Amino acid sequence: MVPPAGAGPTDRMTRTVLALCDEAPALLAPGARAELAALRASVTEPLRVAVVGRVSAGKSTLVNALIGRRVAPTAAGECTRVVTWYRFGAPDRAQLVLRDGTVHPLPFDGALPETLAVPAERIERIEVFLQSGVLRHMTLIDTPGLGSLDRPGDEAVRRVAIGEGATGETPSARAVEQASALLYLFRDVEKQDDIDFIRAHQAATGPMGSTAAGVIGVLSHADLFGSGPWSPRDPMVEARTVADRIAGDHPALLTAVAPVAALLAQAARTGLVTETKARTLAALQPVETARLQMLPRFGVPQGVDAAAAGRVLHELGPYAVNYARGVAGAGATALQNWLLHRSGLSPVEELVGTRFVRRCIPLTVERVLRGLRGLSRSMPASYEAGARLRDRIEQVELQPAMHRIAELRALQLLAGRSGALARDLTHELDLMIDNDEPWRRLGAARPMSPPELRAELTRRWDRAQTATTTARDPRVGEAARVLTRSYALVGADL
Ligand SMILES: Nc1nc2c(ncn2[C@@H]2O[C@H](COP(=O)(O)OP(=O)(O)OP(=O)(O)O)[C@@H](O)[C@H]2O)c(=O)[nH]1
Ligand SMILES: [Mg+2]
Repeated sequence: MVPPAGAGPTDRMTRTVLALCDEAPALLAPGARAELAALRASVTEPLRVAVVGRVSAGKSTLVNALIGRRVAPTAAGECTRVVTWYRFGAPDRAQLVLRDGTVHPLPFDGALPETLAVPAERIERIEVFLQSGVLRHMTLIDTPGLGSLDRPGDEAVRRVAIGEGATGETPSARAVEQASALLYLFRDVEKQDDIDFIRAHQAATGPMGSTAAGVIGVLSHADLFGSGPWSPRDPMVEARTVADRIAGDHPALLTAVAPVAALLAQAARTGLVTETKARTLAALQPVETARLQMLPRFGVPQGVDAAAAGRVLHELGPYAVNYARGVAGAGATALQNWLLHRSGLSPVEELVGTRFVRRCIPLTVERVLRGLRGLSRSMPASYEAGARLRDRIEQVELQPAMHRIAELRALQLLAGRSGALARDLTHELDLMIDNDEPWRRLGAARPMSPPELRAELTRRWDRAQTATTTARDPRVGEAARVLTRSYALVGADL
């Protein structure tokens, strides 16, 4: 994973927001203290990424593939109806966090139990602690499927992804439970419900929110796309086309859309690929595709174990049975590499690394400021105290240390804008957000001396300044204005 930009002892953003959290108790009602303490504690946690999508979109399978363990239940057990946080921690364990704030250990033997002793309505979330490398950098939040008849499931997802409270609760009161970024899974195509949900997330992050920066789209079940897994036209290629189309149609909502076959990735990452499976698959090499499709209903060719073939079909899916037969002859490692490569998981991990983990500080700080602003409205010590806290938040947002948040918002302003200027500004802002050393922030190929840096900064500042007045689109002009400040601040730090 890519290390976060701006991290480490010099992280002024984190220190600034922690200091603001320390000022806040005096301005909030005593009842807000616990909420505030939890919000403050969340500043230094790994980035929270919620995996969201319709029922059976493949969310839990993707979570398992990312973690490298088959922990998230993918059958229709009770745990699939509860929000589950996967966090880094030892020893491996699980616990139930109830809505009344109490915490209860949960039996955990590497998998979550089929049933829970408490009704789902009383459960805030399940927390699973694992020593999985990816969890050092982010807490993955698996959510119940949207759009089922089971409304409490929807409500739980809205709480974590949008910050909506239960009836009678203000939205802000749940800010502490909220994720900072979303992986949104689409199955087949984007449906109106999917778009509505992401829009609601955008509305909740506020008009100046950075939704597109914080939402990566995933087109799931890529192995079943188009004409299907038995077709000679590779469904993965068709999924790529659809993913590109979705990204192109919704640039202001999604930072990118990647096709993924999480079933293949899960198999490759969780030890499901054995030499026996590779041999079984290789033995199917000579079988005609038409007959293969009838597996295991109409039997297997002589010499192939029917039960083993059934397991391969179940665990790796029909795409692997059709397309991986050739490579399986080279053994389990070759098959595993092939599955991982074809699954499309690595591009998703790359996106999560560059768009989320690397940007975890501004994404987290933005969420915490939003939470503080919410508390200033819902639980102020007095009307004046609430207004004072909002003033302080505004002042803090204008501090040089917090400029990365303005840069993220500027990216949002540019999302979906066409033209060379918008493209150039996006590129320059990306460099600014993702790097720490001044020469890297300017996209230079090698370190530069201070005079070289100053000359280049002046040139960039002039260009951005000109763009603020020449841009025909006011959003592009505003993004250019943010960039002029970026260059001025880099110059001031030299
Ligand atoms: N062929 C194929 N099947 C998949 C893929 N991803 C998931 N599945 C299957 O789809 C079904 C649903 O997967 P889950 O991961 O449980 O989906 P979910 O979104 O977590 O479902 P809910 O939590 O119930 O909303 C399971 O049978 C998975 O094995 C995929 O990429 N390809
Ligand atoms: Mg699930």
